Amino acid sequence: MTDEVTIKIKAGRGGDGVVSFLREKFRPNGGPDGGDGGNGGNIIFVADNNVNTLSYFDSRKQFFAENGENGSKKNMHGKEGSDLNLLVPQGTTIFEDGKVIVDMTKVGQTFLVAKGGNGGWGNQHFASSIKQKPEWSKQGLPGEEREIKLELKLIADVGLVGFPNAGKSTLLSVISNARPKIADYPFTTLEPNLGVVKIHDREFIFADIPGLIQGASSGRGLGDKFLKHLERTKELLLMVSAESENPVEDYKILLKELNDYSKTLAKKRITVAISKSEIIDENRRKEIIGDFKKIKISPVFFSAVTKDNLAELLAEIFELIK
Ligand SMILES: Nc1nc2c(ncn2[C@@H]2O[C@H](COP(=O)(O)OP(=O)(O)OP(=O)(O)O)[C@@H](O)[C@H]2O)c(=O)[nH]1
Ligand SMILES: [Mg+2]
Repeated sequence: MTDEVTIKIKAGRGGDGVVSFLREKFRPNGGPDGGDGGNGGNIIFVADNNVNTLSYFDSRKQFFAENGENGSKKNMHGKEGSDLNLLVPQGTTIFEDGKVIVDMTKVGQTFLVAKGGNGGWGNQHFASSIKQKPEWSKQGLPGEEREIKLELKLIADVGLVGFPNAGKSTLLSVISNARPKIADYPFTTLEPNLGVVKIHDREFIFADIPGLIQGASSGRGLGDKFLKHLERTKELLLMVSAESENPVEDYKILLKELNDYSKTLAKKRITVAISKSEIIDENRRKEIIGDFKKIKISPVFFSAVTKDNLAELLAEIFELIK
């Protein structure tokens, strides 16, 4: 997953204006008729919800909009260069020299990042009473050129946090339209998945990120590069598998990773849930509840496989979001 990429962009150059004089059979001394150059194409960013990554930019790194065409005789205007629309995912921030130039937070949002150069004037514009046959025209101006950095932080309502194999992707697949890859080995998810969950006629976006392990915030496992996607979520669903020997300990490790990565993450509202609840018996469940009670947390037990308690889990999350 590409979450940061530096690219060069260059808007189109304006076409040149031309020097030309009207030449018709019976008017050998016609006036100036050199047309203007067309404007160069602009480069425009568009936040598009069919795009989820910045990988398109990774393979190319340089982007140009079309140049304007030169003018021609008979006052013909050169064709304008077409704009280049660059589609970026919602949540892309664009930087230049370390400063934010725009934050593409809304789907459909557009931003003109490099303006095409104006076309030059043809000699028709330079005629005056003293100078009836101007022999000059203007060249088109160069398009704006910039080197910019794109950075993506997904925007979601709820971020799923848990160790590898906790069942994050499985949960996303049963509550949302997303169809992430699921498997019984760690680090199945290598790129964040987004899913839309409908609750009470409203839509919420859930982000399933790769599993965290102890030390993730300092680079272990898949490291911390996915943690930044959680920065823009409204809240977190922290999941611990019922298979765990010590769910409270797991919870603490996950919380510490969030904390070590960023204080803003740890300050978010967190729903704690125990996944795969169908595999433990009543006694074990009571034990786990007792352990969490000591740290004043009452986790929601759910199973994505039997769909046990999913409605309650969503109700809990929804309550927080409201
Ligand atoms: N018994 C049981 N197994 C489950 C449940 N949910 C998920 N699993 C299984 O747990 C394994 C891991 O599930 P994933 O959804 O891929 O886990 P993940 O947290 O996304 O894992 P990573 O992407 O590696 O971080 C798979 O074999 C799932 O079938 C559940 O509710 N009950
Ligand atoms: Mg997964």
